Amino acid sequence: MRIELVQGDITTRTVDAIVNAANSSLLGGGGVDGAIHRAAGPELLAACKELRRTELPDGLPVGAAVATPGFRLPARWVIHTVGPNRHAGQTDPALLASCFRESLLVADSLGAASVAFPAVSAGIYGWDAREVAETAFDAVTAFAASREERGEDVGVEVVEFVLFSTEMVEVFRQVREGGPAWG
Ligand code: AR6
Repeated sequence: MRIELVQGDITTRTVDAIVNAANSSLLGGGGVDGAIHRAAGPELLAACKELRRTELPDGLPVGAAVATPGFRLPARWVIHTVGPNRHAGQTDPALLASCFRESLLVADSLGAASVAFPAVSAGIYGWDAREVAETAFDAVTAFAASREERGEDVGVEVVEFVLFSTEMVEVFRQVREGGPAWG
């Protein structure tokens, strides 16, 4: 599995699936969630409402993931995940790692070969950028290693971390290189 860092707007990525940093309601919000809903069109909200009506009446739990079509996005699917909200006392990195792992499991089940992630929980949910970057790399590399151990060589081949700001790209780059992040 290859991991790439990209600076820009995740809604423009031509990948099989983009991951949305949603909230448990799945009914939209600000940040990357708002941008994805705007770019995908109103069909996305309708699909999310249908999920709430059927398999997720209580909403999507923190650390879980679920897919919808991408509608007007270049990406074929949106995988919605709910990061932990530091402002609500959700400080366990295992919950954040779960977002990345569960999203990759969903991507694999869809047959997606390329997946783009935003910096889940690093915005409105208040997590430190470096902690998000470390957790993201650890979770994705652990997922790839466990799949290799099982001898599975199909599924997600490319993971992009699509970061909105150059500062965030720099933090992810430094974490990847194992060096200090000053930003
Ligand atoms: N492309 C890539 N990254 C983006 C984009 C974009 N178009 N827009 C923002 N970011 P956030 P969270 C970055 O707040 O912290 C919503 O209201 C942003 O700069 O979107 O998980 C949901 O409904 C930051 O680095 O997600 C939830 O209620 C990163 O994406 C809540 O916010 C994540 O910031 C989730 O908060």
